[in-house]
Amino acid sequence: MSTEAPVSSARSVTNIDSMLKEKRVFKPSAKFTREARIGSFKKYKKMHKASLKNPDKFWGKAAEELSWFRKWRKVCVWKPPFAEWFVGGKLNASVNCLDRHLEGPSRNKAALIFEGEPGDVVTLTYQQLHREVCLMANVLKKHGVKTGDRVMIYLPMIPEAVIAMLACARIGAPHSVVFSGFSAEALKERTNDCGAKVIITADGGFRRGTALAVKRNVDEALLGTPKVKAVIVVQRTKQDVNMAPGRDFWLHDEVQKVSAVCKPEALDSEHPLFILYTSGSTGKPKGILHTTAGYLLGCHLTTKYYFDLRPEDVYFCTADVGWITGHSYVAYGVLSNGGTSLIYEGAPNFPEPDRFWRIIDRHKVNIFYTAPTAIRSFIKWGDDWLARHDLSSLRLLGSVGEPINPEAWMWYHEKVGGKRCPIVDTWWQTETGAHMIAPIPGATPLKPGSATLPFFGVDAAVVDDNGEETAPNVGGKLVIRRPWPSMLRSIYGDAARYRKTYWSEVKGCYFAGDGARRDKDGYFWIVGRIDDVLNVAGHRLGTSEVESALVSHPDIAEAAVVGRPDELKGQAVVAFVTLKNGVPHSNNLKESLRAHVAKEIGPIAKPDDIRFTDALPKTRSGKIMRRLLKEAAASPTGDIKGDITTLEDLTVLAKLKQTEE
Ligand code: 7RM
Repeated sequence: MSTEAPVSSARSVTNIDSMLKEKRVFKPSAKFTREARIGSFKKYKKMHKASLKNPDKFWGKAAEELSWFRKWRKVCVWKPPFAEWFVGGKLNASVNCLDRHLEGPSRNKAALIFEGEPGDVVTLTYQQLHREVCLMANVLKKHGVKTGDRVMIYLPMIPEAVIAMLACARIGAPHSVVFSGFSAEALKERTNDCGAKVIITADGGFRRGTALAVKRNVDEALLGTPKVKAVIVVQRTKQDVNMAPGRDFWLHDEVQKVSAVCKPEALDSEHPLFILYTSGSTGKPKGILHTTAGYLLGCHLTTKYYFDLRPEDVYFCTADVGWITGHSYVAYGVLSNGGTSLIYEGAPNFPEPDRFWRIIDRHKVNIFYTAPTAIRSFIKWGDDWLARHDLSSLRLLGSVGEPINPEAWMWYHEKVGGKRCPIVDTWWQTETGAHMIAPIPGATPLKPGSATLPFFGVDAAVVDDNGEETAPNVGGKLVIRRPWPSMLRSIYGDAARYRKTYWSEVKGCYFAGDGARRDKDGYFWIVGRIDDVLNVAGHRLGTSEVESALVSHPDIAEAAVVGRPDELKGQAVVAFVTLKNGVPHSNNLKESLRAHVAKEIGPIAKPDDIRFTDALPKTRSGKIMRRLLKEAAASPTGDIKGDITTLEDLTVLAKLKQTEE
């Protein structure tokens, strides 16, 4: 989640003390390197250097990999903080993701493999997906959607979610996807903010064996969305739903009435492709605006280099389309490369905690991209669930969403990847559109817990409050010092907020809100959100280092660390920890955890207060909501049982509020 850029020195971050030392290094395997697109670390460094020396040359050459109706005149026009990329060019994202793969044998290749929670499987070839997209695009046109009109997408993880995005892209109608687990209120607010007049939704979706009432939420939202004229409804669960005559239309009826031919619009490079809402800790959600050419190029190129995607690969990303990861790395990046994207509708532990391993085995998945929060759940559920399945098809693993704790990295590497798969830890944001810092598989030596080095053309740095680069291992603000093609263009309808939030804290730089340090090799280590940095007796500690130390204890599955105001030390360290299955709570364990943190980091980081909990409050994409934990930590505490209750309440509260993705 991104947060508002704060203004004051209260946020001064100079000298975040870094004490956790991770020494393990994993060189790429000879086999991977032999076949890789970038076959050595030296080559990566050379290419990165050249890309920064002449970014227009690098991006201009890269953009030739996309299909254009008309070539651009100028690669980049930068009027800080506003950028335009590939000025004068015309293209269409759906053509890049579909039509251009219809010419050769890839026409009959799987574009999408869908597995529903009940176990049903649907495969759509490029040709079939193209047809579905054209049909849906014509349905939108029939309901009055014109180029530039916004369309809401509120769908579970079913093929129609991808079809709907591409249908919008085809006719130049910017889409705004809202996670189908979000409330009616959240949908209403976003719909009104972007002024959409059509919503694409479904009757429901399957989650943990029951049918979610998706359409019912839409009905509720529609009580307060005066601009919405039509609702297109996908039939997924066949549950009873209310269909308002003249407003609600079944997709399967509508497609009968339109042609399967839909000429793509030739759109300007800077034509808005989508608006994706992300909420800060304060204020209303921000509509992050992405445009066509630069965004698509960012997704295309990073998918190719970071996932080493090959035509024969089955690629499985577990993210929902309601998250940026579902836009860039379920849909646009994979399809523009002509890849096969596998999507799964339901919960990872339905009917049992081995569902992902079952899917990998069943579909012979080669590339698997998931989040640390999921990895920590797998660890908690136990290794036996993996042992039942053949995971030998996997050749590359990805991680996204949070810093991956070194211990979780090691488990992922050994238990899921069988020690043969590179782990591509990708640091990026809704705002950056595409990966920014990550290792090139086969080239970059890996260090567990580090996202390693920046992508081509990305000028990332760690700076202090004066904008000066910090010394090795000294923490500071993670900034990007020049524009890049897939960067957000603005906050929808609020350019002033865009400027203030992202471009005002560090002069001339995009500030991401994250704290980081670089080690002696220049590797980036994200130490957590700047707002969450702890200040203990004058030492500034990143949350992720203390959490990683806790997670490296054999009994711990997950940990969240927050500060609590303390008269003596400034802040006391409060740790909320989840234990592995079967481990009992005890005071002895608390003592052993304190000793463990003292050994791993130093006595200064020893938690003053440890609270056991069965679950942590999280955002929709699995990020721990430390803000809520801070409130819990600051309130007067009772016994441990009381704390657990409070936390469970908080989890519910977080769900009810639905304020974060
Ligand atoms: C892709 C996504 C963005 C925030 C970002 C970070 C955190 C994401 C990593 C990470 C450490 C990573 N978009 N984050 N990836 N931190 N290592 N590999 O998550 O807009 O939803 O969130 O997520 O704090 O600023 S997001």
